[in-house]
Amino acid sequence: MQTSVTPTHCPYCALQCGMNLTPEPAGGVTVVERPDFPVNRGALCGKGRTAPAVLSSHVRLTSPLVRSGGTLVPATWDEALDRIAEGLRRTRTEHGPDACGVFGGGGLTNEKAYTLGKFARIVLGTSQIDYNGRFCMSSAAAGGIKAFGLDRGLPFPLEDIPKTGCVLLVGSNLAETMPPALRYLTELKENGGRLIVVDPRRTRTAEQADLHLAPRPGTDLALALGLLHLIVAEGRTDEAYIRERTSGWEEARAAAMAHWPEYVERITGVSVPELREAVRLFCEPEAAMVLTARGPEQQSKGTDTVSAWINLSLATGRPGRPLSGYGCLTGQGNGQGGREHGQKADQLPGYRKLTDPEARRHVAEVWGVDPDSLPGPGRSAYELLDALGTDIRSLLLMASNPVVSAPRAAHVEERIRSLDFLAVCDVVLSETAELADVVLPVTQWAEETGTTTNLEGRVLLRRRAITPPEGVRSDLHVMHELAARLGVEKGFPTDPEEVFEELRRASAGGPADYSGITYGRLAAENGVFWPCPADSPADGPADVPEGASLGAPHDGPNGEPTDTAVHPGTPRLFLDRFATEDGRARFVPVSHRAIAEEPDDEYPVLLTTGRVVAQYQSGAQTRRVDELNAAAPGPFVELHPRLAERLGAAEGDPVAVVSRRGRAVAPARITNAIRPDTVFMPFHWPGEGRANTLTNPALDPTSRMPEFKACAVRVEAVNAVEAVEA
Ligand SMILES: Nc1nc2c(c(=O)[nH]1)N[C@H]1C(S)=C(S)[C@@H](COP(=O)(O)OP(=O)(O)OC[C@H]3O[C@@H](n4cnc5c(=O)[nH]c(N)nc54)[C@H](O)[C@@H]3O)O[C@H]1N2
Ligand SMILES: Nc1nc2c(c(=O)[nH]1)N[C@H]1C(S)=C(S)[C@@H](COP(=O)(O)OP(=O)(O)OC[C@H]3O[C@@H](n4cnc5c(=O)[nH]c(N)nc54)[C@H](O)[C@@H]3O)O[C@H]1N2
Ligand code: SF4
Ligand SMILES: [Mo]
Repeated sequence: MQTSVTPTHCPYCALQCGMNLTPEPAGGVTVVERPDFPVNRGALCGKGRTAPAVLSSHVRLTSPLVRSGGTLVPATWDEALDRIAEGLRRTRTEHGPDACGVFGGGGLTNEKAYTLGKFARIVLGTSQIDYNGRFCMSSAAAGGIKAFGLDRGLPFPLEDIPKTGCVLLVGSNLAETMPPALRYLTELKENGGRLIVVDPRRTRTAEQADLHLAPRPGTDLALALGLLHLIVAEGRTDEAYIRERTSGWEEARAAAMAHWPEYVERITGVSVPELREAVRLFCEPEAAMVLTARGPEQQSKGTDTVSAWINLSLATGRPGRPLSGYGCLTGQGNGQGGREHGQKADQLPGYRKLTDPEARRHVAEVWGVDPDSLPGPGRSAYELLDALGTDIRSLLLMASNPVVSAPRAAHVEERIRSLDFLAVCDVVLSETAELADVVLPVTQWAEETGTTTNLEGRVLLRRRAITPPEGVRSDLHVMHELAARLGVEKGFPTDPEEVFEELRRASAGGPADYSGITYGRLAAENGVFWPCPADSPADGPADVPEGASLGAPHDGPNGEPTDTAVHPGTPRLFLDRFATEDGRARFVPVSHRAIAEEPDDEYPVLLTTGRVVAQYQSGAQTRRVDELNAAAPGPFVELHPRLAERLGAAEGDPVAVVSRRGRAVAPARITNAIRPDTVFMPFHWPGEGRANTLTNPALDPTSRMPEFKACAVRVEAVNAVEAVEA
């Protein structure tokens, strides 16, 4: 047993709070404060604090399981791995390589995400790989690339937030989704800065705001355009900045001018005086930030919506200026790194494009394969799940629980059931793992080493603190063994540092360049911000075509000049230029459009969905922790007293929410904090109260993000008999 204190990071969200782990004499590990890590300075939320309970839970998987006579029974690792190799091989022989699908997750370390993408493309030879980050970050990523030529969640560290003049926070409930980060907003206000929150609900985060705008779900695009209209009309644009640092303003301006404040008020329900007040608060200070999260992004027009918020920040001269700009709050533990290294359908490591011949050549060389052997881009996450059982016959799934978390989940569940073969690697028997032919029990977090990249683009080292239970292996071990069984003996190491060394080379010269980062540096520093090219700045410009000199490699972490041979990393992007070819940020002209499914007589209410503080995602992990279950025991439907009265529902009464996809039942939670035309459900639970039974898989045309945040429903009281049966 290791005895010393191990500094590491939380297994859950993108804040990647620092924590220390101390081993328990009886096995297991205790979380203690780690004040030296700047992001959370020792603070943790209840999920992070209780994370060890998952590892030692009695439901923790400690043996492979294989399906036999309809049930899952324990098996040896060899039996289980042979079954998976056989399942995948048979599919490939009978239906071709693209009939094998791979589904990953933003919770995987960089090493695992990288290896999974490589495994899909060179062992299985399939184009059909995507991951749950498609449901999370993809619209902001697409919007960021269009405008800035680069996608990194925040282009500045969180520590800049308290020093800006105004934060316009759009569709983030960070008081519940990243509690230690609330401190940055509190400090902002203490420093005299202003906070505007845009959320259809008066959340704990919105309660902190100087101004809370509560638009109708799915109307952020109109809201942002209306604000930009007023900014132009009031002469508050930054003309010099627009001229010197941007392109495309005329078209974007014309599009915004078509969105009159009164028209926007009708669409959004936000009054013209509120719009004017928001413009005043945002434009008066010299520095200001726009931050978006899942509210505006998880829409079938999420990319255009992000573009509209970016346009607003560009028109007022914010991005690439000190303490200013646009950023997106990523979600999962490795939500950022997980989308950089190749588990995304269209992507190669280093945030390279799979369709770019030069990128294919570079990565194929690192992998020791012929570039022409690399498949092209595959389907996006929902489209991949929708093709299960038809075009895709076998699936290898790691770090996601789509039976609970995918849109139109009953259909997705039915597609998963129709597969010829399903293999799932997980820590616990998730609702998706329950449907598998083979389940492999894997190590996680405190039991293994690996890197993650937090919402600031800060690459971090998670360290192994305890020995995993007997019978459990790492995801890297799984891929190593499967590759060997499928005829690829080399190139799938099980040592995370060895994988990282290869990832460094594969990412070198790409937009997300990690080549200057080593485990040694990560252990010594509190993380390193990418891009961090290996080439010494003293040797002249690094081999970085896109994203080059974004933060000027001659600058130290805080902008001070440095002549060291080691690249310091890039905490702040775009100070000199944007990562576009001409170095200018691009305005993208966008116009309002409706959500994919507007309410009508049959489905008159809007449903929006999201999170509560005590549960994480599909709940596969946090539903195993007593303390968290006591705090958030089950699903609920948040609704306004006026709507409750119409239904005759009292607090706690079961109500049914019905959409064109299905029906869910959960207790009513009646509150003035929500718009009367909208109901809210958290999505953490399976079964009858599963929010995703209802959600609409209408996809954004660019990001392929489903519309989790707005669909039409009808809400019904559940009669007594039905309630007893339920
Ligand atoms: N406790 C907890 N924390 C988490 C997670 C978790 O599951 N549980 N998951 C992590 C992950 S992966 C992610 S992605 C992040 C997500 O973090 P957030 O984006 O903060 O989480 P959500 O609750 O999905 O959505 C935020 C808010 O959007 C609002 N909203 C709904 N519709 C709209 C709309 O049309 N427009 C606007 N402007 N707002 C709208 C909702 O009311 C909600 O309050 O959280 C991370 N942290
Ligand atoms: N209605 C609605 N639905 C949503 C959302 C919403 O706002 N509304 N948000 C969407 C978003 S933003 C996200 S990110 C998704 C997330 O939803 P999911 O993709 O379902 O995410 P998790 O519940 O975190 O699933 C992770 C699974 O991997 C396991 N796991 C953890 N670590 C590891 C590991 O290292 N290796 C392996 N093999 N397994 C591991 C966990 O036990 C768990 O079963 O949900 C999406 N679904
Ligand atoms: S805020 Fe996120 S990273 Fe921090 S302890 Fe909570 S779940 Fe973990
Ligand atoms: Mo997410």
